[in-house]
Amino acid sequence: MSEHIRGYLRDRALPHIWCAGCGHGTVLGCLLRAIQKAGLDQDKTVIVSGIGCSSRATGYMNFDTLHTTHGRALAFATGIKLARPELKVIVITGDGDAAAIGGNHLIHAARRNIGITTICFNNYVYGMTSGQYSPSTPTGSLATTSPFGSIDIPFDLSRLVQAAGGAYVARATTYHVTMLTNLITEALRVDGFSFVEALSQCPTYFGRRNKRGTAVDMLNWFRDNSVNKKALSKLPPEQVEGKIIVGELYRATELKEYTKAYRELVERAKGGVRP
Ligand SMILES: Cc1ncc(C[n+]2csc(CCOP(=O)(O)OP(=O)(O)O)c2C)c(N)n1
Repeated sequence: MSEHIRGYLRDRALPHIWCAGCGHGTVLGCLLRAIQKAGLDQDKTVIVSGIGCSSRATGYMNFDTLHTTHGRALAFATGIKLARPELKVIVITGDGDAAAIGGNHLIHAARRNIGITTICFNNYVYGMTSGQYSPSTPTGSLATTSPFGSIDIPFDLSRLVQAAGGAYVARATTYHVTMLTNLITEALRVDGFSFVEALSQCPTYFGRRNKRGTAVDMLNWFRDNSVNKKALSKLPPEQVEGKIIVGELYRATELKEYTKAYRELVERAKGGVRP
């Protein structure tokens, strides 16, 4: 870790709480490198999170940070962005935080195309509360709340955000560190709602219960079960079936960012101009 990136960490808050082999530290490392690559000003960047193992990341980051309530990171972030649109606002959230209790905030932030970059640490489970199934848990998985296998059909979080109206959607795993860093860097450059789904291994609660082996086994599983979007057209369907598609999944063009539209509205209202 370069000296510069170390400066992005709050030494006094370390060591972190994550289990041995957890992927969340890898995602955090990618985010910090992306912040550096995108050249963000540390004093003009606000990081907001909800509640969960993933959401603990804000506490370790040497920025203006807000560790909020479960599922509500995007609601707080929306308030910050509307009040101070010149700030870079980043949300860190888990799959439970973003898509279960916070699901409405997610779809409406995407629908409005508000200028917030959301990094969803998707480990397929509620990690912090010891392994209940989440809206992204694969069907058939074992969890404390599905001891005979989950019958739910999971959300594809990236497709959800794209369908809801987000400007930029990308996905990578903790195996794809360079790709994940680059995708987050791109997301940070987007003027609108950008969403990066970072698949992250939870060896303690998802892996152990579902016999996925060690953290390294889970990383190798990500490697063997993902296909880069760029390679899709060259592969026969049987090699794509059931695989995780990684890479830049969607980029909108000419979508107005919400706080810009809001400022324009304020100016029109001041002039008494109605449509
Ligand atoms: C209102 C409310 N409901 C439930 C909880 C309990 N709770 C804390 S974290 C969490 C789930 C976290 O899962 P996820 O967002 O996937 O993050 P992870 O811990 O897996 O990184 C839950 C249900 C809470 N803190 N507040």
